[in-house]
Amino acid sequence: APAPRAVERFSRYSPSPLSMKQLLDFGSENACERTSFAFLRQELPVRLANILKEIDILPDRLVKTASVQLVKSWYIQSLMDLVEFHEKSPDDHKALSDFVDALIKVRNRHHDVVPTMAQGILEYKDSGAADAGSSQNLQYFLDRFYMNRISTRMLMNQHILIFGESKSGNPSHIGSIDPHCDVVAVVQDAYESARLLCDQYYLVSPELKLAQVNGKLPGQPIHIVYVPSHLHHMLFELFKNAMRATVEHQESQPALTPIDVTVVLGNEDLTIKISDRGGGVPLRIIDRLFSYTYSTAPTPVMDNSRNAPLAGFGYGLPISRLYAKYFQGDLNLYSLSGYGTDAIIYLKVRGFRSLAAWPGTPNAALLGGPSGGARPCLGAGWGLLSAQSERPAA
Ligand code: W6P
Repeated sequence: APAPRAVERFSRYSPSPLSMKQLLDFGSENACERTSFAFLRQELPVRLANILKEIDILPDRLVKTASVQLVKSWYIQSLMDLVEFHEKSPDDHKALSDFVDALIKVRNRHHDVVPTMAQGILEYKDSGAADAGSSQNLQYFLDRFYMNRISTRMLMNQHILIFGESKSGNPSHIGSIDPHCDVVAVVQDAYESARLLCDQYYLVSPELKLAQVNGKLPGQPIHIVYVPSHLHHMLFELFKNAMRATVEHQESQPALTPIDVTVVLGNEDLTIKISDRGGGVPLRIIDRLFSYTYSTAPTPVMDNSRNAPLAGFGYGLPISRLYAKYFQGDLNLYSLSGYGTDAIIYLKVRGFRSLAAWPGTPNAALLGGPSGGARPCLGAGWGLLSAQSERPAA
């Protein structure tokens, strides 16, 4: 069959991490759709094929679930759709516009990857197979799998937004990147979104108390180069959790304490601290909040209604942390059990490189071709997966 052949062919290459600057260059004056097309028709299949190879070394019982089979079929179909463009010339206008359509189709096809994969993990766990060791391996795999998804979607979105027919995006943005992202505005927006949900659930919500410190230019507004939708995603998740903790912990209080947010711009980092007085979380529990396997325990049956849970300790926190890490930042929780929790988002202010797909190789060569070295030992199996944190540089 041609599908496995394409997987073999493209998994020989290592994904090429792109820096923020490179992402911005694709949208600059002299940017050219043909260059982006030629890059993506190679790079996207490479990323899809690489993650397919990782899926194949998951435990048999997990790979054989209907959900994981479905996810696999999406990745294979998309790989095939994109490989077709290797026969076309970058000077063929029809090919360029077909490519945009193909990207949109791929993006839509993969829309439900996260809940579908989560369903597969649940089925696997219910089959009584997930001990502590395999849970660690699953955590490692899912971090890489979802990081791969974040990065491929970022690349597809950039091409669609910059070169697509309805260049409908914000004209001051480069694709989804805002070169002057107003961090405080995104904080307020995410707060309002979470507050709406909180009011729906509890009929009350804590106020927002916001402080900002521009440590570089005191008194000046804070702007960074960033993807506002990513920042919104992280903040929305943290606000929901902070609000739930506050409301549930302070049930018997006459008034709720506010959520206290501090935004600080330093030379290297933009730091956002979100403090609640929701009673805190014991240190012993903190890791579980980021666990894909632990948190999926009592799942509130996949709910296709509009009633999203306020804060489900589902995949929200681990995936938010991946968004932070994608551009070399981080997301941490510091809790004072018995009092409250500080959630801190760290973002790099300048010169940052996206992780693209492979958190294990922050310094991989940019825009590499075929990986000179062999791929990591895929036959090694599940047990050795966690040792495979470094990939050969391109
Ligand atoms: C809590 C638990 C939590 C998770 C994430 C962010 C804030 C908070 N507060 O009590």
